[in-house]
Amino acid sequence: MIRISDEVQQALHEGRGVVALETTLVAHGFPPGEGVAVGLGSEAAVRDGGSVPATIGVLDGTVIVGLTVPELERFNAAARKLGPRDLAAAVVQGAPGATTVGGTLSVCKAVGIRFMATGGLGGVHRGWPTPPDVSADLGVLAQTRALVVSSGVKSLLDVPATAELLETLGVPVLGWRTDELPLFYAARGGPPVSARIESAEEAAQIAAAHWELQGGGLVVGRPPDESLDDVEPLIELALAAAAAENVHGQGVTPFVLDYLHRESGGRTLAANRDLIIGNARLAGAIAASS
Ligand code: PSU
Ligand code: MN
Repeated sequence: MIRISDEVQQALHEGRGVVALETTLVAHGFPPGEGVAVGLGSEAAVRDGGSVPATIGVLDGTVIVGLTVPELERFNAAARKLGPRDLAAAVVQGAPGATTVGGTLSVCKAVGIRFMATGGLGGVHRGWPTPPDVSADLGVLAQTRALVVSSGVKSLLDVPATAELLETLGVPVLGWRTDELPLFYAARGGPPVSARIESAEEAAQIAAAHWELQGGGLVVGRPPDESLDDVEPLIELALAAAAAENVHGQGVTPFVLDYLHRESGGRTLAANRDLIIGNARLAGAIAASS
């Protein structure tokens, strides 16, 4: 049911750094065609950092850990979005499926990968409990020995509420050379992190200690290199437009991203791409020093 590429298998066997990458952002996070370039750029960045990338998704009834380029190119808007609850059905039904952070971490747990990189984690939606929507990313993260590098959580979420829930779940939130959890596009203004770190070695040491103490997942929040400080009003407009057009559930994130990309003249798209690739590089360096 699970196929691990030879390169990833060998790296795991030799105890080298391996960094998992998700496919939801490839299939659903960028305009058609651009997601694959971001996926390949992330893989190159993990290698830059000194580790082996393992991009994960479901094709032809198999969970693949370490997709080839032609396989990665099959991830487009037609792929199902696979959270942890959706993996088994996609496998049995032979449907192409792009894994979210939670779906990817479930596979990491099954195969023993301890590091992952992404753009933003899922979390608590604004206005909770209407909608009563909290991402499955958080529950899986709490139960999985893995360190995830992200630029915080998705920008359209309630970031302080998500940070509180991460605390409730016992998930350390480490700030990469910052005291605040980044707000995805913006570097500053987020809730406080549980500890600030200055180096990849420090992140790897804290993760190792957390796991020895029987802890599960950790987040490293890396701020974008170029902070966009004027996106929040656009996010509010995008969410209002989504509500007005009756967009709900899984449709909200692609709708909001598309709205932001259009209304910012492409600045949010470039920022999103750059931060994902920067996070992959850092995750590569942390995994390599573990
Ligand atoms: N951040 C983005 N675009 C995305 C996601 C995050 O900028 O597409 C995806 C990630 O795969 C994340 C998922 O795990 O959204 C969370 O979705 P949900 O809230 O439905 O659990
Ligand atoms: Mn959700």
